[in-house]
Amino acid sequence: MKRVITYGTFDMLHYGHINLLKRAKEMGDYLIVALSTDEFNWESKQKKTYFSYEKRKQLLEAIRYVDLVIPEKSWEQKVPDVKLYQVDTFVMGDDWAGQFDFIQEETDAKVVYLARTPEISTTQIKKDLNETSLVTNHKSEID
Ligand code: C2G
Repeated sequence: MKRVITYGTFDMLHYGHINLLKRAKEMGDYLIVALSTDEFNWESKQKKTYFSYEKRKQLLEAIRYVDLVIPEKSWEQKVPDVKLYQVDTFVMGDDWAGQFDFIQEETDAKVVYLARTPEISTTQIKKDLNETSLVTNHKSEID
């Protein structure tokens, strides 16, 4: 069985995330997603997620490509994770290109960076929603 692992926050799940998970699963038979905990997001990525870890985990577990969701609690857990779960391929979007090459040196896993889906991001969604609400509020004021 070929095992694949990937890491991320996956907040406000969108088709960019799904594209990544689909292609990651196509690289093996079993896909593990290490999902950033709320504490890790805040303390290590200064990210405040819209959905809690439990909600983000529930969403990921409903995706046909995902076989297991584990918590990502620290930057240092990747090599131990890859060894513990006997991972063959470590996958990340190419916004991380080069950042995790050390995993190839320290484990038997191959590291693959996949092209991001360019036009969508959680940050963009929040920005667009905020702008729409501003226009709507302004419009309702002048109507
Ligand atoms: N992604 C993508 N296309 C997008 C948005 C995201 O392919 N339009 C990919 C990212 O490259 C990443 C995964 O989806 O591989 C999850 O993205 P995020 O939730 O933003 O993850 P990130 O905050 O980059 O956390 O230790 C690694 C970190 O936990 C990664």
